[in-house]
Amino acid sequence: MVNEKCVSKYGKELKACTDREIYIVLLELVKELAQEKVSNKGKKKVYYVSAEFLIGKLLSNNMINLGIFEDVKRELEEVGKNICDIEEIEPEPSLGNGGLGRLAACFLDSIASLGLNGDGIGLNYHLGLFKQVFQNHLQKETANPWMEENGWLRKTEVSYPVEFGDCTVISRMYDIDVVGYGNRTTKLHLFDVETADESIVTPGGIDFDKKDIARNLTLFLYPDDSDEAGRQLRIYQQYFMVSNAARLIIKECREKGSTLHDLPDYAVIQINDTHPTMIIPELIRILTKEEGFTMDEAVEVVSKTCAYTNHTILAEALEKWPMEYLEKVVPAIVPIIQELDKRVRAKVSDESTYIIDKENLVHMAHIDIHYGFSVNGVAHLHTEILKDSELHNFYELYPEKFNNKTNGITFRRWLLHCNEELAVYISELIGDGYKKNAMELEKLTQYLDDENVLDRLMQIKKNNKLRLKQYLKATQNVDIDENSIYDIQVKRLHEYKRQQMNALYVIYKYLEIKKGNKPKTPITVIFGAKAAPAYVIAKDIIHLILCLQELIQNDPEVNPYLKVVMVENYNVSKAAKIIPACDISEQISLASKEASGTGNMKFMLNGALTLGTMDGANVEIAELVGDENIYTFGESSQDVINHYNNHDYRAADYYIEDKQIKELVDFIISSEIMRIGDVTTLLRLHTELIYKDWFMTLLDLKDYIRTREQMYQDYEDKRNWARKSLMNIAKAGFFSSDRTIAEYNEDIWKLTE
Ligand code: 26Q
Repeated sequence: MVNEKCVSKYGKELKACTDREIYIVLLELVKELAQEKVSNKGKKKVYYVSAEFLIGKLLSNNMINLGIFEDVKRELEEVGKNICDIEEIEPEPSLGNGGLGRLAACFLDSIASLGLNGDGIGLNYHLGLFKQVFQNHLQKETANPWMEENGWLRKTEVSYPVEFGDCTVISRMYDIDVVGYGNRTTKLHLFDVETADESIVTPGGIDFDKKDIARNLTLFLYPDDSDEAGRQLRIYQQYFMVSNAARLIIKECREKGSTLHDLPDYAVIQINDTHPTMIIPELIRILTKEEGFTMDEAVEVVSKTCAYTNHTILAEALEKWPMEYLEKVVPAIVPIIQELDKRVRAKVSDESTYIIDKENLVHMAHIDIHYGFSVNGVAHLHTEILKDSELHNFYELYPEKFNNKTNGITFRRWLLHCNEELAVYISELIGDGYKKNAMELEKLTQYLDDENVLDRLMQIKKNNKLRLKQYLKATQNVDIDENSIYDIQVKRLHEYKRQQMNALYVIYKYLEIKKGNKPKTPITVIFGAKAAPAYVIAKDIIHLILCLQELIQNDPEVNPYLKVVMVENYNVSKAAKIIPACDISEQISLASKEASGTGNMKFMLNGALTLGTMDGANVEIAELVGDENIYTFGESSQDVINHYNNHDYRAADYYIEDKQIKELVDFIISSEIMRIGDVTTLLRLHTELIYKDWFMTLLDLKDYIRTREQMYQDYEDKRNWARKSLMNIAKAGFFSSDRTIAEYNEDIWKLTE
């Protein structure tokens, strides 16, 4: 199959082609096959509108979903080529920050795999988020160009003018085929401006003229929003996205025979967090200004079409835009927003639910909740917190709108592709059915006491650990010991995720080893995390981790027993290499703060044991696997919420009253660390932990250390550990995004056909 293509394209046999030539041949082959499966049947369609789609590399996944991966791999092997080398050629787009963007990508896979009628709509950021490099123990950001002449993007005929307050730009839609597993192909529509100009970015950095909208609009995802021009650019991007989305949706519905008065029979728009919220006033604007609707009619039709997903309860992430910004950037929808606010005020007395507040800030989530028909959280606990506290006043107004959809992950990428050896072995044990029906993984519980199975499971883990070792050697020139425990925390860097608590544990272990208390099995602590460019404390935490990495590396008394590795530029492809090798999955957010988490699910599916707080989906993991197969610690979400309400958490009390805590925190500014790192940075972090510590690191530190020690002790009983690992795999079926998407369809989208 591949050989023929090589001959016709390059006039030479597969074995004579370079890896890049093979990559291009495979890309074309997959695009052709995917195209054959495009089908747009069905009256009603879901449009998943999102500012982020963290799709990762697509080649191997698409081949798996098309059912040709094995054959292609074999054909390459026969002539001495390795599919892994071909994978390395493909650039990885960074069209997302983290969880929310990756969730959107998993959802597209499941929509296609379930054969549902649904497309994604987003933006084509030429340089993505940013690429992280480490220099002098600090994060530095550089551009991540990923578009190539031969790539997945397909230019379309679709193009619209988009009017802002001070300029008009012309859009162009590009499509990426989304290949479902053994099913149909749907589309990811990415809008772009043809005037985008990568040359305005400073070489080696991510700075550019924030005011030059026509040139900069689609260069980066969420440019630095620490200044006014950056925040306004974000509004330009959001409106550009939803204005195009609205035009496309209206066009497609009309083509299927909609009068637009029956829009909810043809379209459902899932609004991924508040980033696409302006689609509500924009649709109302188009219907009233161009389609002859009365305001009442437009509001009713749009309200029955739009549904909103909330992904966070962190106050600082809930978008509120100053009205002056909207007046400058998107004046056309300002009167609509004012009208929507007026209608709320006429109907509701509770001021906390108004769209425009006393400071003239526009609360985007409030638009979604009043003028959408569904509001969902992303894990059971998260939805309960929304109903009970964060959005309680809205819940009282519209109890029927609130529902939970616990997140999920696509097992094609996060098991079949990233851990082929485990997937093949599972098939040997229980057949292939689990690939389509993930709940069949439960059949693995029959092997919980089968020593052969447990031994084989440990062998597979060992092989994955060896592969990660080789990868880290090749990419970062670090050596890790495959016989050590791999204890891993990979996710965006944020104070609430508490990487700093993990770092304090590393300090604890370092000092213990110095005192002569050596661990039985060596420990490798792996971090991977990008910090937002303007998030000072997050960058300080990266600095501390990089300093610890160096300190331990250079200490011959400690380095046989403890190792810290911070993986540079953590992204989807690195996740796929790291997760299958993990023994201990760190999910240690401050309870109530992590809406769901999805990394936790990926680790569980690959046989890691969770060390976590009772937060987000960890709670559901704990329920599924039972207490003996997960390690939980820390105060409950309710206790934490009480601390905030009572203002009774003071980090300084913990620091002063507990000698051990003081010793660990003070090590941040010890001479050992100060010699390696930057004094100002380390002092700032030290002060922050004692006098602020908004996310209560010191609250749970002791319990965390205790639980982590217990885990290392339990690891020594290898068989029993393997049994726990098998239990985690067996119970992971619930977290398939196929289940999540089936629930969205059942309760919210109700796609017929
Ligand atoms: C907002 C305003 C200004 C600039 C940026 C933002 C912004 C950007 C990105 C706010 C939020 C995000 C991303 C949020 C996110 O990734 N949330 C995660 O969503 C996952 C999927 O539901 C959950 O599993 C995680 O718990 C949640 O943190």
